[in-house]
Amino acid sequence: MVDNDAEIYARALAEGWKTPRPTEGDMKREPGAYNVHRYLFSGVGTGIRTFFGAPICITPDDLVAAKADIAIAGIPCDMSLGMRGAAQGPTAVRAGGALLAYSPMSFRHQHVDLDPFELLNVVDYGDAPVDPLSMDNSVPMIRQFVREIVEAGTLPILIGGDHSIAWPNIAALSDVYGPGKVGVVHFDAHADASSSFFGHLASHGSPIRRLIAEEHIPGSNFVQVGLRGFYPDQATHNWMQDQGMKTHFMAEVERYGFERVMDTAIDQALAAGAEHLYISFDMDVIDPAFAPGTGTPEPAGLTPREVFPMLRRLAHEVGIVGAEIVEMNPLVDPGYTTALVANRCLIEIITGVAMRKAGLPGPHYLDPVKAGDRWFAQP
Ligand SMILES: [Mn+2]
Repeated sequence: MVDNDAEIYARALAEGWKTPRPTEGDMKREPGAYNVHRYLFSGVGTGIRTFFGAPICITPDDLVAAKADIAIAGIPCDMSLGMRGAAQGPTAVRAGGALLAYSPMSFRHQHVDLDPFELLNVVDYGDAPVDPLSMDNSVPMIRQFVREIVEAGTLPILIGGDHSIAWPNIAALSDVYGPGKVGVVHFDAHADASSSFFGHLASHGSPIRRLIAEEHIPGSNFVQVGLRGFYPDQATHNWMQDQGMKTHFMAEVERYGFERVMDTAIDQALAAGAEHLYISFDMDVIDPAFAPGTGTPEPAGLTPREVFPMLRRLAHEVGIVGAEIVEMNPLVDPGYTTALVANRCLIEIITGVAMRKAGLPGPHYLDPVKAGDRWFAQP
């Protein structure tokens, strides 16, 4: 083995991490979605973990043949924030379903009386190719991976991973829909708009800067919600304002209330000239009391009860072409709290997509019976 070291290193340095594996021994099958669970009730809490027990697809041909409406995929990288662990996020969110009180056979959502998995073909698309030691190497591969999902006619929901993946994820949407055609509602405690992070352009502190600087998304199509703490610095904040970004600080939420801020944010996202909406959701927008398992926790954030209906609402009333949930780090999530909340954020987005397909009424639909309309006089 020693004799081969030089050759092995040379190959690995070239592109070892993305060398296709041998496929001669693979099962022969037609393209399509494949269910990996043995029993009717397995898939959520037992067996091979997939998101919500969904069947798997491996190739774009699978997505097309399966008529997949939504592909959930992991993007397991955490080399750009200084704290490792977010790369385990996709695994934790896949397992997160096991922690929730889902009935084995039903995901009927109590707030809106609808089972999104009855209306949508949702598949687990596995994980994106990632060089575990280099975000710079990973960016083009992730971008191609996401672009293939979108080109297959499938809506991607991407589970990080740290927030650096927003750069390739959203660039891929811009590749397909065109520069300037996509708007982003970005939930985060931080602006993530620094010019670089320790000199690196690909980092979890700079994806928004990259997307605007490379003219994938005009600054005016960027709506940010939930910023607090001690970042951005004045120079970054000035740059953001120069770009016309619509930034909503937590101070604004405190003064005017979350719902009013979100009404404004949604109007701004639509008014900016974007034809399509993408949700970038950083778990650290949620208060660390509810979501401690994240790389850069910031006290005094949003609550799940504020966030869940808003994610449903964006997907339902506005419509989305993709979403990402990032910065879930199970290694600092001792009570599985964050995995549970991230898993629920994911199903709220999927539920909103299903509500839109079902043509449920807006705004802000709640099932009239379960929302208590029997007991309370209507305004
Ligand atoms: Mn972020």
